Amino acid sequence: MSPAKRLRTRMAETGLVHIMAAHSPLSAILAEQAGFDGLWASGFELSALYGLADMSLISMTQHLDMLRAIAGRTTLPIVADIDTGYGNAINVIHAIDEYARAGASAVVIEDKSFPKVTSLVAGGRQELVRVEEFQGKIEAAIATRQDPDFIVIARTEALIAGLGEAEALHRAQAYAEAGADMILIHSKRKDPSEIVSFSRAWTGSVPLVIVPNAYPDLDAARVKELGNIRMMIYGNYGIRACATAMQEVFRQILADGGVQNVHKDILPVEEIFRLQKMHEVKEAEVRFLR
Ligand code: SPV
Ligand code: MG
Repeated sequence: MSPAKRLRTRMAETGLVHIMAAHSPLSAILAEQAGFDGLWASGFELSALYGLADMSLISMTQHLDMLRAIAGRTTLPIVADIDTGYGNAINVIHAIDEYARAGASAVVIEDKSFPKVTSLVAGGRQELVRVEEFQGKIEAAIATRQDPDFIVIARTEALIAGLGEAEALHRAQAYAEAGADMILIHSKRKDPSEIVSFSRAWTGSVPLVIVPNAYPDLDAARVKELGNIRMMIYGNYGIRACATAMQEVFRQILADGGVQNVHKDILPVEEIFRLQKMHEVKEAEVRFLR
């Protein structure tokens, strides 16, 4: 079964899939071993990995290269965050081809104008494209996919842009009519009220996706009660967890003038060997090195 088919099947069987952000093959391996249903090839995480803001500064080639590297090291389906689709509907056609070939099972395309501004930053300039223009991008994505199981998720940033629920519902409905398989609704409020209200008001034919970065109170139990959200994307936890650990350990080493106090807080190198599958390398050495 293809990863895209597995993702669709898992969603149908469990009613809610849990997708963890990955910014590297190692983070993807850790997410797979933790038991997540899939991976989020997050634009925010990869931008942060490069030390850059999530403002369309990372190229499609950079994102694709990382996605390919991730796909080569896990079996999990990958949901690719392709931001605005790198331009207009023509760029989307090219992007869908490339991302499918690189190993993505799904894409999320957002209705912001290019270059995008990261969603959660305070006072971000959020400009959306016209509804008809974005419908064209969704239609282009659907027309381009070769595998009917490949999932096209339309993301509306209407709430992020402060345009209100009526506009968000109007856009989501228009994108569903254009053929989107799912609608991602995002909010930067610190509480889940906007998302809960949108979910209750949504009467569209396709299910919803959320990214509960800003409103952590909306956990899986509450999401299941809402009934029409089928995918939760954990959007920036991998990179924040790494940065937390590195910040602490790096400071401690300099403060202590050595590494004597950090070993107890970090993985032993043997665990990294396990993640690198060193045992397979050793077996191959025995077998083939003459
Ligand atoms: C990402 O992880 O790149 C996202 C989620 O798009 S957010 O940063 O919350 O917009
Ligand atoms: Mg993103």
